[in-house]
Amino acid sequence: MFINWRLRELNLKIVYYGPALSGKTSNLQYIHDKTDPSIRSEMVSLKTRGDRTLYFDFLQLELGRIAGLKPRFNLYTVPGQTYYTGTRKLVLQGVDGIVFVADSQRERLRENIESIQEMWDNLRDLGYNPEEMPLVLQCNKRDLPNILPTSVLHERLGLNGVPCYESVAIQGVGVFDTLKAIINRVVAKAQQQL
Ligand SMILES: Nc1nc2c(ncn2[C@@H]2O[C@H](COP(=O)(O)OP(=O)(O)O)[C@@H](O)[C@H]2O)c(=O)[nH]1
Ligand SMILES: [Mg+2]
Repeated sequence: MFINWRLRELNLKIVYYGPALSGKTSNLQYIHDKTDPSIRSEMVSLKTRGDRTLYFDFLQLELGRIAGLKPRFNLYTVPGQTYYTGTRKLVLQGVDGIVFVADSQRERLRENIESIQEMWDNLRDLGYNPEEMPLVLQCNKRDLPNILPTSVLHERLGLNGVPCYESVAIQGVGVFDTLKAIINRVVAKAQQQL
């Protein structure tokens, strides 16, 4: 959380984390496409030639007011490929809340588990207490046939007690429910600190 008192802006950072190709960029793209341009930035995407996230995606939303301050929600995604582990840690710096985007397909379970374990390690390395981090699980790709029940995914990721949203990010299903849930958690925590 970063406050610019001169401009009365409260900057809050939300990171969409998860394994490669789970649908993180699709979430931001949908939010960008369906949000009034007057309250959002352009989407900044650094892509490789194969259309995959190279460094991160970025989208800023200006919504509502908190204690007389204008909150700006800075949404980021991490690149999922294994070799970008250093980049994922950098993107997590200063994070106020996380959406873990899991790929619901059965054969992606191991990648989901590895990704969340790495996320906990990165958070601890950066000095965060993972238990205090606002977190929402998004079980994405619910339109595909070979998916795990969300209850199984939830449990295997060790996220009991964390709210879980089903989504089809490319169609926008569940995208704004997920965003609202993480914003509510992040704002609740920020209000405690103001
Ligand atoms: N069937 C299906 N495909 C999806 C869904 N969300 C994303 N995809 C596809 O999965 C691939 C990876 O999506 P992307 O958002 O780039 O994933 P990222 O690597 O996590 O940023 C793309 O081909 C998307 O079109 C979904 O809910 N259902
Ligand atoms: Mg991406």
